[in-house]
Amino acid sequence: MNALPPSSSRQPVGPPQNDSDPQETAEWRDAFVSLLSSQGPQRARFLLDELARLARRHDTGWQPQLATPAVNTVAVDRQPVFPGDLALEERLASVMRWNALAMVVRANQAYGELGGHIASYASAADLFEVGFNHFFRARDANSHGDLVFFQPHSAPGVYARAFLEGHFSENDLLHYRQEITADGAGARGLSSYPHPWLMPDFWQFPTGSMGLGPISSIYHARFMRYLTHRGLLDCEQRKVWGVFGDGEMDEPESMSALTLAAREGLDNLVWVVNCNLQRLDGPVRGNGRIIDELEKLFAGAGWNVVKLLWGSDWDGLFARDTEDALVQALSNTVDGQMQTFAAKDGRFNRDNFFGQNEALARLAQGMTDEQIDRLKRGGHDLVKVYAAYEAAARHRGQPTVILAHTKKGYGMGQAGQGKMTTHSQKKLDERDLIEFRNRFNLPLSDAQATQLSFYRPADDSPEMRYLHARRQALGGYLPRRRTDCDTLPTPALDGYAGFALRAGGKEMSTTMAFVRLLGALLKEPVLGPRLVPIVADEARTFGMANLFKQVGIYSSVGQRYAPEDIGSILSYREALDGQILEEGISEAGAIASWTAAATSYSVHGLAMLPFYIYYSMFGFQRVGDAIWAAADQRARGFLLGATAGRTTLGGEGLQHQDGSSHLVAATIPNCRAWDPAFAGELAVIIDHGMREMLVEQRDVFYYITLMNENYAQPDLPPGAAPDVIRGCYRLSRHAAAGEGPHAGRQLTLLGSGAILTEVNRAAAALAAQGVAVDVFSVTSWSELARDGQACTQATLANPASAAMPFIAQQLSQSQGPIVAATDYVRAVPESIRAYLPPGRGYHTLGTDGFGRSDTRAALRDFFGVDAPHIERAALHALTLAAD
Ligand SMILES: Cc1ncc(C[n+]2csc(CCOP(=O)(O)OP(=O)(O)O)c2C)c(N)n1
Repeated sequence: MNALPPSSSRQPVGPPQNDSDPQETAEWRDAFVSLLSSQGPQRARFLLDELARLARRHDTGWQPQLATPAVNTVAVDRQPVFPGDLALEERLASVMRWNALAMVVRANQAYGELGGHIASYASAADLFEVGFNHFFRARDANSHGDLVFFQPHSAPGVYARAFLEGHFSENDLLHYRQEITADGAGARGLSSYPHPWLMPDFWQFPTGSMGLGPISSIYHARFMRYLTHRGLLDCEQRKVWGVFGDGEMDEPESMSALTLAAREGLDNLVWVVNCNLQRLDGPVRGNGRIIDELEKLFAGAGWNVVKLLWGSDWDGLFARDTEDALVQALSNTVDGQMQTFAAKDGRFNRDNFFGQNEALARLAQGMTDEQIDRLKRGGHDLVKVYAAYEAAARHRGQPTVILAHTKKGYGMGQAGQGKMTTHSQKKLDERDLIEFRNRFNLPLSDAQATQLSFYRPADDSPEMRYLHARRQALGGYLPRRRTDCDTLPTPALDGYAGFALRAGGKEMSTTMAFVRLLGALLKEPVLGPRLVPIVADEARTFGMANLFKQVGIYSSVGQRYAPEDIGSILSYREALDGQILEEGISEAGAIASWTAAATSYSVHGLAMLPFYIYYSMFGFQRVGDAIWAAADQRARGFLLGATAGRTTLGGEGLQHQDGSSHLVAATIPNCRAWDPAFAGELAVIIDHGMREMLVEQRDVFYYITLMNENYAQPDLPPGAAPDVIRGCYRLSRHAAAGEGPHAGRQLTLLGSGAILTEVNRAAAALAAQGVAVDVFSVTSWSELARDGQACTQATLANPASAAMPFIAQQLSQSQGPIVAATDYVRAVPESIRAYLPPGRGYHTLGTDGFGRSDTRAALRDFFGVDAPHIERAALHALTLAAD
């Protein structure tokens, strides 16, 4: 029986197939081998380059293969000596595996709905353990430590380690995925995946959404370079490690910044891609070979690729394989088949893998079925894993990816190893548990194994002493999330924002006002250097080109060319200490960059304040999940949604016009979202945000929409600032001055952003018809709604409290029906309906639907948010109120 289907791999490895002159080939080969042994690899490389040059000049159409044969990159003779105690580390890894498994199975025995994963960590345990024992540096007095991004669904393994280290109790482990129940049980709930929001002293980086960990790790590594090059913090000795899944590499975010990492020469970055060849549903590339594919991709992008494919027990096989039969067979086995080999026993592998040809069968002759079964893949051999990590850590000039070949569900035997369904396997029967115990030599009785007892060796055992000693040598324990950082002084608002607070009717857009505020803040001696302006190829759109010269664009190599506009005052200036992060057309990259800066206070103990300004439509809608992750990571910074508003952007049309970002922003608990109409409001909001983030050190970030419409900017009314921050203030009162069907009546208008100008026009028109109108500027619908919700909850908790929502308090200064208009979907102003004073009537106007291109006037007429529509809605409201 031969279960191998015809190979779909196109990689020629081993002896060439179509050799028209083997004699000649042999002469060339011999010549090369003799050159290599007499002159060494450097000379060999030189000659190969020469030949390649020649081949290209003569247009032979030859391209070098990007994929290399299926062998370990670190050859046996270049392998470093394993510096640890192998036996102790293996025992510790087994204990981690056991406790992680026990945690998940017990949680699901108790409550079947909780979920969790065993198979992923089972495949990744050794990859984690070598990192913990030898590489991952914690923050200590001398260094801020490494950054480690953990594969999210391998979190049980990280908890298992923290349990051994003494940071979690058994009771905590019993509350895996039960964060609410834990509170009442005197335990600490352990979150499903790494969530700094939920475990703020433990997890640093949220990775639960596939793809976001990888891209985030790249931008964190680049941000460390930025801090170093700008002379703010020396990060030179620190590294960023990320352990990710091979399936996860399919996410666009995983791939999108590979060339950036290479271009920037981020040798402080090491990715370990756990190539267990499976994802959730089945094989990552059943009919292909994910490791070859990733090798080509990463090498092509400019990364250093380290393949970690086979364990030490394969070394002898390769050494004896003089005909390259093994390399050939391994290189021709597609992943679906490789998975089947993982799921089957030694006998099956002897028959079906080594049984493919004579040469292979000879190699397996001296081995028992048991030995064949135990042949380890590289990612399960601590010695080989160490060798790969060491090579990666040592490599200079490029980021490194380690492609670690493993088995999904390693050691789970019949219950899970290599099984199609293993990803979601959360139950093991008694036989499986005993087998697992035996497989990893765990010192557990049958009863302890079948009852899934957690196991912690005695404090004075060699294992525990070793565990602690290794971590002490590496600066302490991790993951650990710290928050101690300096407090930054925020300058007096009047000093830099006078032009906005007392605008005196001057025409400008809020975008222009923002750029002016930012320019002034950048000049502040202490705060200025800590600001991080970020753009995604739109600085000119927002009128920020002057900042190029003022603070420069960060470039890790300075500027190696004379810019075309060198003589201009707006000249394009790149510099090693440049302050602006120009991320190009990658909103995913820019938001990852923003997150790195916005969490610097915690990751590096150095508060930085990023301002990322972008087309508002390409924010929450485009990279909303990344913003959600930044919120989880407790980001502090400003997001500026510019050219905002569905009708204010005008000509740009359907894809660009944003009418919904405030709706999404409102769903993020630590995001405070603002839609200011005027420069003075904007200044107050930025000032307040800076104080919240930098002085009070609160974990909030601000989203502010900015518009590109120029209009008259009034002075901020005296005393309005606190109300601006609470979400709404009375802007004006239009006394009745004319006749009309509703003369003598009263009305209240609410507006925000650029539509407030339409509201004001409508108010004047209504006043001319004898209606007295109060106009309120709403600076934040979501803040008003949150306050209302908080009041409701307070009242429910204590009916006597009778807390009155702020919006109701504000509107009690006015009378009559209320009409609200914004440049966003109606659901935005609708969010405050429940908190309005009773009996007034509430009518909302908004921009629901797809945008389209036209003038502002035409668009506002089309969507019904211009002054005439507001006026009509108001008259209708008055009519209804009169009935
Ligand atoms: C954006 C996103 N989509 C889907 C998931 C659900 N999910 C969690 S793990 C997983 C499979 C992961 O496979 P792989 O990356 O190969 O890792 P492995 O578990 O095999 O080590 C999926 C689909 C997710 N967490 N995030």
